[in-house]
Amino acid sequence: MSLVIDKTVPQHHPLADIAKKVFDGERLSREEAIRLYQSDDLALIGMLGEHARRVKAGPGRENYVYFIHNMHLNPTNFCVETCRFCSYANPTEREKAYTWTVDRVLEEAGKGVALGIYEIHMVGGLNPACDLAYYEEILTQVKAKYPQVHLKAFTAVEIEYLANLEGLTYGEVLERLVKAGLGSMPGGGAEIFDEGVRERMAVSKTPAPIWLEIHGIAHQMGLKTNATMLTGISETVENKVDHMLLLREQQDKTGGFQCFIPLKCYYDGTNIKDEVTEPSNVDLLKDVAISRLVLDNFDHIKAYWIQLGVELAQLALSFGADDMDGTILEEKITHAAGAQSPLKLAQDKMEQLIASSGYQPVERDTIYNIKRVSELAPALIEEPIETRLARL
Ligand code: V47
Ligand code: SF4
Repeated sequence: MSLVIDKTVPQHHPLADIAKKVFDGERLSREEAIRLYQSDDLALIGMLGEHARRVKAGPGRENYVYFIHNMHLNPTNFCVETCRFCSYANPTEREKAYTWTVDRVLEEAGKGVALGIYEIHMVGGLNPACDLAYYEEILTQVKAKYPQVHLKAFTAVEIEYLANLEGLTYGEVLERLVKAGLGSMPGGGAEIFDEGVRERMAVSKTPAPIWLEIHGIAHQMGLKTNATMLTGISETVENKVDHMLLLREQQDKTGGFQCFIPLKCYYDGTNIKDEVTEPSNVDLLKDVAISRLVLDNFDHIKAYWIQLGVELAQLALSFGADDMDGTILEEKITHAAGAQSPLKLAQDKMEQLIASSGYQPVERDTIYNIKRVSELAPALIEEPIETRLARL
């Protein structure tokens, strides 16, 4: 690859026109995003992602990498759906499925609060025993007991399910949940929007238009939400780009997405491994960098260390990611499918991981208000990437 990617990008490089657009702050097209995926110039793609991250972060924050002290809570793993990639709500082991009482949820939340968490990320299976009243009770009680905790809960899939279960509109369900204490929505359940992939993976829940509509309604109500994309489930590069473009279009309309999280499928407990191509580390880094470039209207890209593993997540920070998610006391969905990442990252370890990757650790709340800029500062690199490279 060419090392010189200053603003006069060498004309002979096959990605020269795309690099120029990135440096000029122009929006990338579908064809350009696909060409980035097809290129094997990983270093250049990473540098472009890093450049876009710095520009998006703004002056004085170019080196910031965010994290939060949080926990995951999953009140039930019983699910009426049977998505083939899901080991968390395994249909062959339904008799072992659990459903927590409201008291049990409170007890688990209390364990996290005692350790200082201030965000609960709560999602679960689609369980007819867990109706809207059950979730309203959980939100109300957790908020009454721990008012300092932000409740980021319910994927669009759960909102759709609750609306159908109760005979309410998506907006009515969201309003009731917000009234009970819901603070924002996570980005799960998007999988890959392409219908062919969904059919192969037996995903019958929440097709793209409904997933996007629910997030749009949430945005109009003032809720911040996130968005995910699950890879390694037989998708093509085109499917991934189209998925991102639908998110970009929705964000142009309603503007409430905070963060994009590329996810990677784990296969233990599923029967799909022989039908899919497992994403390589190169693929995963491209997902980070290319999502940073395509999703020019998203502020944050998350390196979800639970799935990437700690080391690849650190590397992803140099490819355009600016968020390491949280310290996460316990995670069930990916670990049920074989993830080996440690089950919690103490706060000081998280800060060291970020600083030793060359970035400034910044503790945030759920909606990206800064709580604390860590005193652990890396050897700060203030120069933009193109200036550094032009000197080589
Ligand atoms: O929606 C299901 C995925 C998602 C598997 O919003 C699997 O901040 C891997 O959405 N292997 C849940 N993944 C996780 C999620 C998330 C995570 C972190 C932060 C945020 C956020 C959201 O996990 C599901 C599904 O796409 N999933 N099965 C599996 N076998
Ligand atoms: Fe149910 Fe979600 Fe698992 Fe699909 S991915 S089976 S909707 S818990």
